[in-house]
Amino acid sequence: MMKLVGPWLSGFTRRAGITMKLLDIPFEHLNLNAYVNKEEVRRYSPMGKVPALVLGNGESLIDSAGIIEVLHEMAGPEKALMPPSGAPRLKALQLLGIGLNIYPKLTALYDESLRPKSHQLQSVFEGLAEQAIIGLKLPEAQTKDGWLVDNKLSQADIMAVVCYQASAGFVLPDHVNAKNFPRLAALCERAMKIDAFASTVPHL
Ligand SMILES: N[C@@H](CCC(=O)N[C@@H](CS)C(=O)NCC(=O)O)C(=O)O
Repeated sequence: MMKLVGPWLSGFTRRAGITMKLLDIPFEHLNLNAYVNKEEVRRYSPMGKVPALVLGNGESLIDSAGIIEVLHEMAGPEKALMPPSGAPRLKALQLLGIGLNIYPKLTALYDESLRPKSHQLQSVFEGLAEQAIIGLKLPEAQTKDGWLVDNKLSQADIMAVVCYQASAGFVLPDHVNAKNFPRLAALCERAMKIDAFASTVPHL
């Protein structure tokens, strides 16, 4: 059976896990944190990055973009969680690109918070937070009553939910919440009715 290495607290790991669950691809989840379980993670991912997908033959693959491509290929074009072509595909790629660039800002905010107070720069925190918030406002403006693109659940929704929940839950709760981002909050409520999302909620 395939193994997915990384904790749900890692948004990139969570997006791979949500995808596997939505596509009914069986896997063993190795809940190893890149910061805490460094040596164990390196057994599967020499650079210590998560997520890593360990395939049935023991080979491993890092980076969620490639992992998702492999998973979509396994599931086949009918089930792939991306529109196949044209304007819907472009829209999904635009929104996904935003999500994939919000999340590293959240990770950087976390990394900054690990520094001793005397070595933290308020301007760095503010700059990272500003970029993440600008990013989140983009899907917020495009969210309607259903899923983001043609009301069909796609990678754009997965990454929007992952980014919103991490921001609202523990990285930027004063700025990112249901009051300031009501449509993204509602999108998350819809997602949380689905086991793939509800069973992968990150915990600090
Ligand atoms: N582009 C990568 C980013 C993965 C990433 O940055 N993962 C973080 C955890 S969220 C990590 O491995 N951090 C440990 C490190 O960079 O040493 C992906 O999409 O998988």
